Amino acid sequence: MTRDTIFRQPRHPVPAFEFNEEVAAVFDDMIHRSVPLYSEIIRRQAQLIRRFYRPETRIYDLGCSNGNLGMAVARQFGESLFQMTAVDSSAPMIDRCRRRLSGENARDHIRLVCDDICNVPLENAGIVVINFTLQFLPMDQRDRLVTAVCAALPPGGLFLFSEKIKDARDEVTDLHMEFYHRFKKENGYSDLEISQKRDALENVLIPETTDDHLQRIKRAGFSGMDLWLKWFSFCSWICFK
Ligand code: GEK
Repeated sequence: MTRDTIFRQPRHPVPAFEFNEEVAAVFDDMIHRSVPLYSEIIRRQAQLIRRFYRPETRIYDLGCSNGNLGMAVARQFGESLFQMTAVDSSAPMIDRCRRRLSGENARDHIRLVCDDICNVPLENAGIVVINFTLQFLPMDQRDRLVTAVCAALPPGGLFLFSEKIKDARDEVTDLHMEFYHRFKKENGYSDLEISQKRDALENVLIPETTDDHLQRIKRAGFSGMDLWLKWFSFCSWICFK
């Protein structure tokens, strides 16, 4: 795993965050040190997918980055058949994903698509996953995409998603930020790295409240949802059509 040192040196001005070659090269280290319980989220989602997968349907991972979920799903299925489409608009991420999968027998089951997740038809979808990616879309696209996900799923189909959230109460948001800062420091990021990354993500990652997500899920037509994991500002949900 290549160490993420992108924001170690002072940058003037701090450039807006992009999923470019520089980020793709250190992505695994970055996500593990920046998303609390990341491995737990991926492992449990892969188990949920295995538990609810219906043969002949397709799993979609929208915003797949370098393919950690695909790798975990492949491990869960072992020799059993599954079909998955993993989508990301960053060519360096998809290239890395392709290289990682090339050594696994999962490569035959996972189709990689380099495109905007809003453009990809969700054909024969049984389970759709969007981890930490809705937060990068313009608001109107979030509504349209979640509605399209629900429409594409059969009754009983599953939508799993994770997001960084904000709280409607400023003091709770402040508490979340304080403990997130603490988490990143414990993982070896300096105060400068933490503050420059925060500046880079300003106006790029736009978080919403858990209630915003609940309302969108209801509007889209899902019959139920459960917030199965929450760590301060990091949330993972399971939604049933
Ligand atoms: C994981 N889910 O490891 N269309 C396609 N891809 C996009 C778009 C878009 N409109 N916007 C952003 N991305 C992964 C982690 S990372 C989250 C997801 C993070 C892609 C972007 O290129 C990046 O790879 C991913 O979404 C977000 O569980 O780094 O905070």
